[in-house]
Amino acid sequence: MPHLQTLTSRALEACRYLWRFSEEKGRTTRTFLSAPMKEVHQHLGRWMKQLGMHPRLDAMANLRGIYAGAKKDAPVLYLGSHLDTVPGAGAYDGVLGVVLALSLVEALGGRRLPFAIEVVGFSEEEGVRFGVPFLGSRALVGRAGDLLQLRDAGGVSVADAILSFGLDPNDLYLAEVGTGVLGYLEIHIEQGPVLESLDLPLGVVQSIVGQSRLEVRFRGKANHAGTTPMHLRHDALAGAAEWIHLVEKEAQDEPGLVATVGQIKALPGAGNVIAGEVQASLDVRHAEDEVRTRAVAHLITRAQQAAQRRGLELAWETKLDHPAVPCNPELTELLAQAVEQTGRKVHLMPSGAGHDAMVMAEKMPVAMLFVRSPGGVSHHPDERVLAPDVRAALEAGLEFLVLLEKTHA
Ligand code: HGY
Ligand code: MN
Ligand code: MN
Repeated sequence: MPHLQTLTSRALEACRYLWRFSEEKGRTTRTFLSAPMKEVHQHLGRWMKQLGMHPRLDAMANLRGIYAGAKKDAPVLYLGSHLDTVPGAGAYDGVLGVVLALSLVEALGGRRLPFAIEVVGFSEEEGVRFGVPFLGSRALVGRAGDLLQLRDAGGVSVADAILSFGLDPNDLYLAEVGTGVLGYLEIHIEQGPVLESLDLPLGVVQSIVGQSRLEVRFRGKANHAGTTPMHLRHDALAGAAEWIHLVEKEAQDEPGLVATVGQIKALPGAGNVIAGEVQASLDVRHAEDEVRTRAVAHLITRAQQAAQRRGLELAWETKLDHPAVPCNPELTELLAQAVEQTGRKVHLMPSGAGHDAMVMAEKMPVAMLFVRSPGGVSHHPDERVLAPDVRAALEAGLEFLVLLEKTHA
């Protein structure tokens, strides 16, 4: 059985090695079923093979491998995270969780537990290609069917993307988790500043905030930038800009609320043409669903008012309305004990980021372990982790398996 320090260095090497697989030059972007995902599957698949885990892709292209339990019909503990990235991503968001899951299996050194471990590398969690997140984990909880007709910017449907990847959407039912499931543990970078501010390597997640994702469209009148007097304009971009300022203000005034317009497309998109149409994303999150949904409704009203003042049309589409998800108390308590057993302070905290755990929670108990994000940076090439913190996560993960083994002996 390799020493934990060796496993830690190999885990960090693996994350940095996989970071290069991108569909864009000069930065890491790996969206749902893009070509570089095949190389990620090959690399992690080889590792799974070495661990005797028989790697396979399910019909949503989640990479899956099972480390058998001591008995044939042993219940299953799922470990994993996602393998896709945002545009211009760092090396650890998602991938670290899959790599550490395999490292934990390797650390067992062939020892069998009273439960099987299924490691999952989810194919899509960020929602970049189709505007809707969690495509991978939704396949495991049986909620992928209604995603198949979603189309990306090029008009390709999820079903077509699956077929071109060499998989069959009719097999999606086979991706679903069965009965006899113990739960799901996801190890993930915190992606925020809390653990660093407390100088702690690890955090135990109590709940994952709810999130709303919308596409908002302002429609005005494209016209000549030089000949159209200001009072005769119906400028969709000026209208959207006025609204975006209000989005920021709303979130600043509401404790615990975050609201972001991260993506904007102005059409026709020329410097000497007044924008006739603007498509903007809206991402709103809060620990309490009632606050979040009220804020979304208020921001849509503000958009309608801005549009009306400028003679613009407004349309919007809700892409995601996901309630806050509490982590399972028992599994989280076990995880907290595991962290304590390693001699480290237990810090219970919410997650401001969304994770596959919030979807897996529909079918099983979930727990999440956070690893400190130096500088609180994520969704950025400067995303980092510290080797001692990764080692701490492996120690806590192993303790978690030992405690779970004792409760199922
Ligand atoms: O956007 C998120 O919360 C996560 O990184 N997918
Ligand atoms: Mn992310
Ligand atoms: Mn993530």
